[in-house]
Amino acid sequence: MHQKAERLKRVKPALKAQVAPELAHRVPAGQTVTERFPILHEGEVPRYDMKKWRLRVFGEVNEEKAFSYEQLMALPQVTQTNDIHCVTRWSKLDTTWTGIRFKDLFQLLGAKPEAKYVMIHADYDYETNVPLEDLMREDVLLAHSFDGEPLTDKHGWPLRLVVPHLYFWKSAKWITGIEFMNEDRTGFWERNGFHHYADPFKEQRYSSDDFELPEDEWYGKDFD
Ligand SMILES: Nc1nc2c(c(=O)[nH]1)N[C@H]1C(S)=C(S)[C@@H](COP(=O)(O)O)O[C@H]1N2
Ligand SMILES: [Mo]
Repeated sequence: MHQKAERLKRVKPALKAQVAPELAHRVPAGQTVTERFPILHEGEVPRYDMKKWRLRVFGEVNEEKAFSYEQLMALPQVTQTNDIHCVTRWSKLDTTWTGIRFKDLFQLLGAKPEAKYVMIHADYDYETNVPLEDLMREDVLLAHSFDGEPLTDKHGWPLRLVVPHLYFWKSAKWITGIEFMNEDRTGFWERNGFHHYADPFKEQRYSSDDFELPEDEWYGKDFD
């Protein structure tokens, strides 16, 4: 079905990122820094009726829950600046997001103690798996704003995940659900040749070690 991982493996290495020496340690191997903001996703951009929009919480929880946008906005809000790294080889430094810490929301979710893994569900039919321990880091946000403005539709309005320490496909846009699990499962890209965990500083791009470096396929895509 999805040939993306295979296609990325066949093509030539990208140019080395041109960055100031003092920033170089923030750019993982094989990445190119961009000032622009690429837009990448599978499928259509969803639009929502915010009166009906809900974030569902299910799986290994004491009781299923659903949060409205207003309920989430009533939780403590944080603004943070972090770098992001896409597996298609662009990195963007100092991106500023506002939202709710996953960790803060977690206190309200009633997850069972055995639930060590999470599947993030998103539109349309997108899902990505992240260990609970990773989501509990201080810098993991459910973000509704970028650079002080509400997210644009294309960047994930009304709510997206931001997981700075993993490749950006883990940062699902248009999130609709948080599923707690006892056993890990693969999400959409993880089933289609990409790495289960996805640490950019270890170049955990693919599910197999036997790969060549991908090109900057994002150049052909949409940008802000
Ligand atoms: N729902 C959904 N979220 C998604 C994706 C997607 O296809 N669907 N693509 C991921 C990938 S591969 C990347 S690089 C980032 C891109 O986010 P951006 O378009 O805001 O740069 O979104 C991630 N989140
Ligand atoms: Mo990506």
